[in-house]
Amino acid sequence: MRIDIVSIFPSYFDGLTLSLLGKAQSSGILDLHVHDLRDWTFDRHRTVDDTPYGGGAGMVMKPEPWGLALDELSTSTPESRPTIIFPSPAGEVFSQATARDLATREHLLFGCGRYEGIDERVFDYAASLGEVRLISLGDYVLNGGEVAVMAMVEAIGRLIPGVVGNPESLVEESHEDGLLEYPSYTKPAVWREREVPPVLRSGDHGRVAAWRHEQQLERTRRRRPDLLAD
Ligand code: JCZ
Repeated sequence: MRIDIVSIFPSYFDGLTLSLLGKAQSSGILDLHVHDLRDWTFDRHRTVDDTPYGGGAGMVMKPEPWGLALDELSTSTPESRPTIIFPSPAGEVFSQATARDLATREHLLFGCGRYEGIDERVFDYAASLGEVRLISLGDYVLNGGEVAVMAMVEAIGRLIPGVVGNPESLVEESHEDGLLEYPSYTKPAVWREREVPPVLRSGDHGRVAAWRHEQQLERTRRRRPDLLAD
């Protein structure tokens, strides 16, 4: 999978080259490119923003640098159109199902807005180059798209075959079966007067599996009843 990220703060993404996703990149499974939007500006101050038509607070990202960035990065793989993702608090809410869908794509292009957002015409133009998705990380407001893209790339990247070593560790996660994860314990068996549930030390794999499923249901009912309603 190829992933392009366009941002005015490209160094935000230095962390993506570490650990799990870093290995995927050095092994060639993931081809990640981070770009500075200002590379597609040509004035002395490398301007990416301007005042909003109609008035109002703050600044809006100018369309021209975005148009040039999208043109250049969407022709990098001529055989397949990119899926173009703009983080937005007004987008569809990101979920494990979204991550699974996006992990099947050949080319993802993320555009990180800042200020009051990007000139609306950019989204319409981007739709002429690929499938456009406006995606929200959740119902809260960030200062820009960068943190949302970090979270999405990590959630998507670990689903690409070969990125997470043991595929079983993927299916046992919270949300993969629509339930929260069961509690985990390791040694020592007693720690600060707190004992590991004896069933986990019984050696009875059937009882362990049943107990874990019961814990998943109980936790989900208590903490996230909205997941059981689905
Ligand atoms: C650009 N402000 C892009 C996304 N879920 C979520 N919350 N906030 C955002 C977001 C905020 C932004 C921009 C300027 C995304």
